[in-house]
Amino acid sequence: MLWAATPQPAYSTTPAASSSAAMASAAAEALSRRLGAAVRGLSGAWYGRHMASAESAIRTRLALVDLVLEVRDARIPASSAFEPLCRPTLEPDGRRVIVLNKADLADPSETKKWIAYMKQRSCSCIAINSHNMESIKELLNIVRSRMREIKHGQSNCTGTVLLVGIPNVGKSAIVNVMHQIGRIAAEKGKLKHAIVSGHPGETRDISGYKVASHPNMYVLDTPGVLSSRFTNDDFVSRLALTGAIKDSLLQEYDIAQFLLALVNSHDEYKKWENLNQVGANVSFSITSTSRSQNKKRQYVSDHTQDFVVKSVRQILFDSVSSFKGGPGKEDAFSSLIDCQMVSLQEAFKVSTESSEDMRKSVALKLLNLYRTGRLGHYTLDHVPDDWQEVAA
Ligand SMILES: Nc1nc2c(ncn2[C@@H]2O[C@H](COP(=O)(O)OP(=O)(O)OP(=O)(O)O)[C@@H](O)[C@H]2O)c(=O)[nH]1
Ligand SMILES: [Mg+2]
Repeated sequence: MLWAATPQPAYSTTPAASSSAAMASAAAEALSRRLGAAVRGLSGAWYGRHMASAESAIRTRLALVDLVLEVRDARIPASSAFEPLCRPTLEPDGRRVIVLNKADLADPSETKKWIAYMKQRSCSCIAINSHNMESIKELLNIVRSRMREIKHGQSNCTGTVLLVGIPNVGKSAIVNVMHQIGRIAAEKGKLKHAIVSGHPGETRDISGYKVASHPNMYVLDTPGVLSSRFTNDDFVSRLALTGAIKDSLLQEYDIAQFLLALVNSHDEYKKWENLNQVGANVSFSITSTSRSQNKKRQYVSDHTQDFVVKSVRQILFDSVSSFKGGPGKEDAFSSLIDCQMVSLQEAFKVSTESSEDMRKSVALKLLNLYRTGRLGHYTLDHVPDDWQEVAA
């Protein structure tokens, strides 16, 4: 079953992967286990009272709505599955569309594989970036056409769509844009606005937003819900890194170390080789000058200046590319991460009284860069190894 997908190793190492990459992988697994143990030690503190009541309200509505949009994080399509839908009794067969949001932060080739994988299992799936209006229009078109099928083409009825998912995956951001598009196209009126925030657990109640007329269509935005029990350390560490679990419940420094192990084992840093050349652009996704006006808007929730980002990338590139791996040097890899943290402190110009505050501040700044896409594109969950795409 798709949502009970077998956990894959944290990082796929290609056949040509170096021993340093293998070490990075081992380090990431060790850090992942540490984070997993830390979360289990919280005894369910991430599962607040609002989540329990939201889960029960969502369960009641699942049977009543026409369509369910399950929003997942495109970087972790398996780990971010919405747990209540994994139960066979609640599975909204044929009425579910899986939405891989934050596709702008994921590795595009991995996202393509995930979509093909899900489609092969007869599951409707689309990858979107909710900050992009065209992307949401595409989603809205799919929702409209599914609704027409479900309502057998009647135009004088009302369709309801339940938007569910783990915390911080972008549900409210999606509903805002859907509502904006729907209201503009249908009728001028006061726009409602769901609060969007980089912190998980922002939405506390279920609210309806009109997204289309003829037929009328309402989308219900819901609070994010996580499983009340975690058994898989890989899933937990990826949820922590991508921001589904409140950072303050964990040691931010541990999450940042896990991030560095990921960056060190991934090829993304190799793109930062020529940063010192004149004209090198910190924002790889923007290359043409005509799009430079959009540059500020791209990182809506990150205000780190470009020269700081450049310096962070330079530090990571220099340290990883000069690292001499080899058998028996596992400890050296942990030291590499520690050294990177110290150098990043200078890059971020962090200076506080206590070293504890300093570590936390560097960790939060680094995590913010990752979560806003300024350290590149990473997909942490991979489709199962034995899966083969069938040619169309
Ligand atoms: N890069 C990127 N960021 C996104 C995208 N969608 C949402 N975000 C950001 O993700 C964060 C969480 O968005 P929300 O819409 O509040 O998430 P939510 O699922 O409603 O969260 P809860 O209400 O806590 O369950 C915000 O900082 C958004 O700006 C996206 O497609 N790409
Ligand atoms: Mg929300």
